[in-house]
Amino acid sequence: MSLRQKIAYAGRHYTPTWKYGFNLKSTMAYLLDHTEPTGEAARILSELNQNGIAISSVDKLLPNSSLFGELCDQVDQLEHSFGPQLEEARLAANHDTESPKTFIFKLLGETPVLDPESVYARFALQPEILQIANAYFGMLTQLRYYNVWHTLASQSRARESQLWHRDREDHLILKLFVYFDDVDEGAGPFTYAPGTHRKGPIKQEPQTFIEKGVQRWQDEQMIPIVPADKWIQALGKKGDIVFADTRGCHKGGLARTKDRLLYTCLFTSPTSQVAELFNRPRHIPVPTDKTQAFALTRG
Ligand SMILES: O=C(O)CCC(=O)C(=O)O
Repeated sequence: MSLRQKIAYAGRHYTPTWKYGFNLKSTMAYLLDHTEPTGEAARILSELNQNGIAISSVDKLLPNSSLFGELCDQVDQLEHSFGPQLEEARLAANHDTESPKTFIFKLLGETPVLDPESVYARFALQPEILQIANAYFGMLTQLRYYNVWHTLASQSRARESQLWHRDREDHLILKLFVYFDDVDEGAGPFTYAPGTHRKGPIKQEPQTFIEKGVQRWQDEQMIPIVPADKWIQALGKKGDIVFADTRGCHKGGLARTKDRLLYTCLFTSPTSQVAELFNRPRHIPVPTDKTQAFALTRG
């Protein structure tokens, strides 16, 4: 890494330069005009700030929205149409530990097409959700990914995102996981070490090992940093929503006895360096709401 690259890297990982340098435009746009979250959205925001994770539900956060019902209908159809492929994927999940993440079947494909009119985009861009994302970052954020993950129960050793790690898309990251079925211990719940996000108090890093170029760590390496009885396991019911800053330490998807089916989406700052995760058509219909329109633009 050259000196210039090192300075740029440090700037991206230091809150004031990340926020008021790289992301000044979106920070100012947010400061000049935004709606503060209230009620359940405010509670989620406060827990996210404190712990890096907050769990809510469609009933609590979005009581007047019909989009979860629409999402469930679409996902039912996808599950039905992918029936045979899911059974093939189940075999691979148990035997092929070399290919990436064979334990997750992505119903919208590896690189989903960004379609603002789809229920997948409309769900993520609901005002309550966007208000939480923007307030957490303190700037206007962008929607960088959505998909539906069918995690396949398997007996293979824990690997990749089933082991503790931090995501690297940005300085702060916000992911949502919305459950289509109840998630118990056997369904490989998402698990989080509270306080290990950038806004949190825990700065000590666990001892790591490298798996396919990525730093990961086992439970024994996580325990000295955050004891196991403090870990937050996102067990839940159909319709529950997990909000997590996945820059903090987390793991999940080690399903042993039951598959897990969820919708996920990702928000970052506009200047996140992550590669494009959508297949982005050249022209997309842009919503009239300027916060939603900003969330869908790139750059
Ligand atoms: O499947 C899970 O619960 C873990 C997901 C994860 O590690 C991630 O999205 O970064």
